[in-house]
Amino acid sequence: MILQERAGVIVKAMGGLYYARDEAGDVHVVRAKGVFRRKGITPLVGDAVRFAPGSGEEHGWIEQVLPRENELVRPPVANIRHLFIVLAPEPEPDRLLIDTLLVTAHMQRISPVLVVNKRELDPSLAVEIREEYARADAPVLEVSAQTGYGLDQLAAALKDGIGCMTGQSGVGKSTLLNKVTGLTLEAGDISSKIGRGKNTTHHTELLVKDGYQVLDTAGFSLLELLEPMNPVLLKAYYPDFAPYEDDCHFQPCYHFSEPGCAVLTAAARGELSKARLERYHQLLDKVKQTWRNRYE
Ligand SMILES: Nc1nc2c(ncn2[C@@H]2O[C@H](COP(=O)(O)OP(=O)(O)O)[C@@H](O)[C@H]2O)c(=O)[nH]1
Ligand SMILES: [Mg+2]
Ligand SMILES: [Zn+2]
Repeated sequence: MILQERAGVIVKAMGGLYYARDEAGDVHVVRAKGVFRRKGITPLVGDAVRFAPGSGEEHGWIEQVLPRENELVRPPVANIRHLFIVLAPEPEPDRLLIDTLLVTAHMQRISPVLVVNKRELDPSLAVEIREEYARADAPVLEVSAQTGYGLDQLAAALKDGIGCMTGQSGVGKSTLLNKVTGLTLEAGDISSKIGRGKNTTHHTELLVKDGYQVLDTAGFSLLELLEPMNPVLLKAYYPDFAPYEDDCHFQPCYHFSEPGCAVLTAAARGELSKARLERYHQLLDKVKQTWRNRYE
């Protein structure tokens, strides 16, 4: 018996099997038809699909993958509305990672949100972050999973489409999700727990609860983040530079050390964060290297 085709969202992908959640909240095991492989389409977690459910022990079939708003490679997911970049006074923020994540978000037209957690440990971090990222097109939310500060605002943003939590390990991503959504993700010092450790496999899963659709991602290594990209494009993902770029003497300008560079001048005048510009130069170096080695 073939049950009627219906709409759903892919919440999990494992070894060619997909888990599609229908509008009633039931999860069905489905496979992708061969036609997708021939067209080079791999369904992703977050994909909106039409599917025919199976019956009994039999899996169903994905009939259609609806057009994507965006897709990330790591984690492999589609249709993210907000990328929540979580940071905290402890562990010490890795600002180069934050900048890289912002570039990734802007490239994919995902709206980034900087979430400064553990506010009760040091409220001055959020002040610094607001200043440094004032022109980075990313709102800053100050929160504390411990005291509950700011969680209403985070909850509202998390309810707006599919949200992806990212950032260094230990900043409180899982704890925040648990507090806001009532999920029961493992948080804290997981590696010291019995039977868990480096080899714990991590499946990307879209967690759905009470109107929330969220992904909790493990920490990334910075090297994995940026795909080979023409270095001249990197600056396009720094909204900070946009107001000045037209005035650069050379076009295109990398804003590295060119004479008459309006971006460098703005930083020297204190209109742009010098530290963020320096990190852009670091990232530019990395992107240039990756681009040179792209065929190796
Ligand atoms: N002081 C303080 N500790 C927090 C806060 N939020 C989370 N933590 C702690 O930070 C540690 C790491 O949290 P976890 O959610 O596992 O971080 P994740 O690796 O980003 O998912 C845990 O020990 C949490 O209890 C907070 O707002 N304040
Ligand atoms: Mg976690
Ligand atoms: Zn310039």
